[in-house]
Amino acid sequence: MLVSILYVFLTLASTHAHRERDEFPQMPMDVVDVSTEPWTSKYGPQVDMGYTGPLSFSHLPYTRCLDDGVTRFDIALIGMPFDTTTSYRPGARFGPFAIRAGSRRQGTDRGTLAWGTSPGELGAALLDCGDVPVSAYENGKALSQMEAAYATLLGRPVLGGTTAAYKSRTAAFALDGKEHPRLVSLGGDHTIVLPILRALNRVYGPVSVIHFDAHLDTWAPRPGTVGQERIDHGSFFAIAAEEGLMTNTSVHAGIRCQMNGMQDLEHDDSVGFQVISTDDIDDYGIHQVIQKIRQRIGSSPVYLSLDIDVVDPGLAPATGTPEPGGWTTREVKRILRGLSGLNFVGADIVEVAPAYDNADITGIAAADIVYDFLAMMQLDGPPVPHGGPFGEGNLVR
Ligand SMILES: [Mn+2]
Repeated sequence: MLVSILYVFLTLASTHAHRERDEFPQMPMDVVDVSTEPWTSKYGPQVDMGYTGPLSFSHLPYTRCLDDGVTRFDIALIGMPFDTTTSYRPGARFGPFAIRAGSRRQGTDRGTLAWGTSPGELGAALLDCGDVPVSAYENGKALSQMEAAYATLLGRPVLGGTTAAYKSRTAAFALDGKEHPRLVSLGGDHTIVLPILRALNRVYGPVSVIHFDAHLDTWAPRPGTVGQERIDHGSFFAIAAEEGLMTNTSVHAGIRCQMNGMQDLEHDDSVGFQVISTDDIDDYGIHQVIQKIRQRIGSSPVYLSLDIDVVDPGLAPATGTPEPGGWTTREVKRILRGLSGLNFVGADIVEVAPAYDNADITGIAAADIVYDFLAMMQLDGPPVPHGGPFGEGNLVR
């Protein structure tokens, strides 16, 4: 008896705590006419400024999408605060928080010279879906949770745009012939890509991958490991290939890590990747790098995964396995613009670990790259370079 009374009490107590967090208690009462109050009559709406407001990506509408069967979206942000398969410095579970914090000064309706437009103008309904509450104690469960969450959102009906500029982009590739939402995942360590590819595979079949990273991440599981321990942030692509989740037309961009030997490259090739090294940008030029990626991917459905460590640690120090001598943030942004028009089915940015940051530099860079994803995923091709005093059309894109 006592036990059951205690149980009822504890259940009520936890329900109460949950409700208190989610819903401010509403008393039935007359609505106040705020328009006549001192604030509104004098200063108007209570707008959020760049450094104020609740923490959603770039001040987008925020809802816990997994619980919300009402709010529709075309492209959504989803946080995956998972970092328990890192090999060196942990801390990427704080990545989604840092990227959202870095995005506060941005606006998705604000265009740039480089894009000539903004993600908001391009018509997709953008929404911040919050974070997946993943286990920090059991990796098998955490991967299962991320896959279930991703599959849930991927299975939702799309809104179908907020303006006439919106264009259906995934129905042509989906096995069921329907338009599916696209997700931009905020990691988390790089292993989050395995549950993502598992969920994508059920909707699209195998996809190509464009992988920006200093590291191959196709390494065979560490000798002596079995089961869940085989899966870490350097082996997840090898596991994905074992499971048949990728085509053999994937490509790395920005590789510069130390390797165990040239056999690593042979294994990488068997996983389905071509390698564009960090130095290729100097030896062949940025336009060649863009063209090689585009040729490799062609018209296949493609998933884009960007490890922030592709950027030089001087410009993005907050990451788990920094490698000196990387691309600049500007170079990465230029390559991303050049990939517009490929058939993206999703994207992520991973390995942002803000405990190692200085002055929010990495979080701000990552947020800026996510803004680029949101434009890149909605265009039919790379934007024309801004004209200005140089005119248009005289640059090779
Ligand atoms: Mn990586």
